[in-house]
Amino acid sequence: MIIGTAGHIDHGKTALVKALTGVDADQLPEEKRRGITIDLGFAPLSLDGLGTVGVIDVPGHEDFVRSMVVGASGIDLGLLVVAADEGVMPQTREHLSILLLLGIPRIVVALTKSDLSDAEWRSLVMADVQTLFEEMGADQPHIVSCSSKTAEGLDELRAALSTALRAVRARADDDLFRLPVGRAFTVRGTGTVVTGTVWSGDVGVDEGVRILPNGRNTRVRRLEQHGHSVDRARGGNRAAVALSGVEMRDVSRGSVLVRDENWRATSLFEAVVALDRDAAEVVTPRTRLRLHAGASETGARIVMDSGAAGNRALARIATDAPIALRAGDRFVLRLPAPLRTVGGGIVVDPYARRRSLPGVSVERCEQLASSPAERLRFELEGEQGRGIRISDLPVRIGCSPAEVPELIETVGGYAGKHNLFSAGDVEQVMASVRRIVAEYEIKSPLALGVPAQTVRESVRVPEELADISIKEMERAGEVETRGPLLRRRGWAPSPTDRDVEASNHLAHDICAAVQEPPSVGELVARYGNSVPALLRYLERQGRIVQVEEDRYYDRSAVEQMIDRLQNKLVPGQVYVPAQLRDVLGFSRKYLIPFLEFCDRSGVTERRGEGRVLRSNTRTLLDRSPSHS
Ligand SMILES: Nc1nc2c(ncn2[C@@H]2O[C@H](COP(=O)(O)OP(=O)(O)OP(=O)(O)O)[C@@H](O)[C@H]2O)c(=O)[nH]1
Ligand SMILES: [Mg+2]
Repeated sequence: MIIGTAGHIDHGKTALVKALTGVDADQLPEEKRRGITIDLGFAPLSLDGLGTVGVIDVPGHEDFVRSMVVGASGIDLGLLVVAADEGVMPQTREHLSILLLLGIPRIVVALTKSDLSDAEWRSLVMADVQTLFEEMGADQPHIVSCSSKTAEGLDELRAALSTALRAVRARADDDLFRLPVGRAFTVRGTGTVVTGTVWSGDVGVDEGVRILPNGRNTRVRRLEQHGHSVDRARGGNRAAVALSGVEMRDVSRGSVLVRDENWRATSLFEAVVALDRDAAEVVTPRTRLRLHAGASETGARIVMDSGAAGNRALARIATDAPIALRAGDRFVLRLPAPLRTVGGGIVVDPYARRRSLPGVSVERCEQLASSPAERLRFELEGEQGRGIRISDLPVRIGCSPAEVPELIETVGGYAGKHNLFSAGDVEQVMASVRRIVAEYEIKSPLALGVPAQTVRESVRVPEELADISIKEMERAGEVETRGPLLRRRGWAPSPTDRDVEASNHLAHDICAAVQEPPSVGELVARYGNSVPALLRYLERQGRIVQVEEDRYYDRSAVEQMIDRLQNKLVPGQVYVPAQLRDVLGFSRKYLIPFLEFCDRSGVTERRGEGRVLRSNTRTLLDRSPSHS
């Protein structure tokens, strides 16, 4: 677990860390010379019953707030240091607001330099601190009066830190690994080393990791925690990671180490944002803000849901540079000139697409900020039938991989092989399928069903969604598939009296022409556009046989000709077309298509220039005529 300091310049953060741990976190020569903290410092602190926890010491100077945000990201407890002789100052305020924006679960206040003030003065400062917390809408903190110089109150402070940390929820072990890089440096003989807090999951020596945003793959060569070599680094701990074959410039501050392949860097995301009242009035979509998330900092522009200006509102944020974000992540927004913290937010969808922002109530904003299930619902709505990649969910809605199935069930989503769709999407497609099938029944009352492929194409949605919807309808007993056809359950072709009469005419014409039946085109010219459907109907009844694309024969005529072949031809002997014409008595125009039909049906077989009779006498015609 990790504690991070916070507080105004010179209020005694570094001195307090030293008094608690024995470590002087100000290591840089410039820090020593100027007597201020410039960059983050680190020290291990052993606490009774908790073991060693990490302490991050941050600078208080207003120019280094960006470093403070990096230090405060991912900590479990904020130690807000207020000098008793000075009381609440600008960076006391700003740092507290940053801790709150980052959602740091616990805050303890050290009212330090108690040796420089009397009890009366201290109680006034204490009241100011309480008012500050109240103004910012934060729970009242445990305030411990102490002095780094006299060590007064340090035991009480240690106890307060232990109590607060014990109440912090442990991080899930089975979550995705992520380590925002706070620092990168080169160690002779080891190569590039990065340090930071493991935000979630764990990583082991020799495992492959990826650096975002640049996407470089590398390997963990060595791991250290609190200066000791370890095999694995776990969530909620600081770690130093030696990386294989990586230059320092590949892993600058703000990079993130991840392991799961579904992390992507993003530069457009949706979030619930709260801005200070005065900032909300000046921020427009053209305003350039600084966005701090984890260890990264980038320029950003923000479009807020106009319906809720000033309040918590849904916003779309475009960053100047790609960063690695996960739903549920907190971030801080600062306005330049003069640089100041003006708000922050919680990521709702790191992989947003360009769209106009939906209007979202303040209550829904709260839900989106806190609940992965709500985020999933919201994103499924936003995708409008395109679906969400299931493998993206842990990053995209902010849950551990193990929680995915339950969340899908909670929102009533439909999972295909790769994508998840909302119940609304499926219902919409089901309604379309219903309409297409019904229209087809009216248009083609003689058909056995609609070709399922036609249905899939007509609904104009991803194939996965079409399949899910059709399967759902089958399960509900609404439709059934027969071979390539889809139809309403229980549907039977229902020829009208006119259809029956017309089909009898057709059957008669085809039968009468024996070996030279009219083409479909000729029949259409004779009887109209309903002919193709009627021919298919007659074929299903077994009265006619489609010999060519454009020509049907009377079934018994075909059978007679096949009989003739089987009786007259000597098995094994090759017959050229001219010989077969003599056997069948066809004219040339009809002969070749008929022979090809015989080949397809397995009666004959091509052999060079001619054909032989196949011994296997089962033919297409032996099959049941209708595939209903
Ligand atoms: N008398 C007294 N002096 C203190 C105490 N704590 C810190 N100081 C002094 O206050 C000055 C500032 O202390 P630091 O610990 O460097 O303050 P800081 O908050 O780390 O400052 P930045 O990191 O620059 O923001 C130093 O001269 C310390 O010796 C204390 O409890 N009592
Ligand atoms: Mg300091």
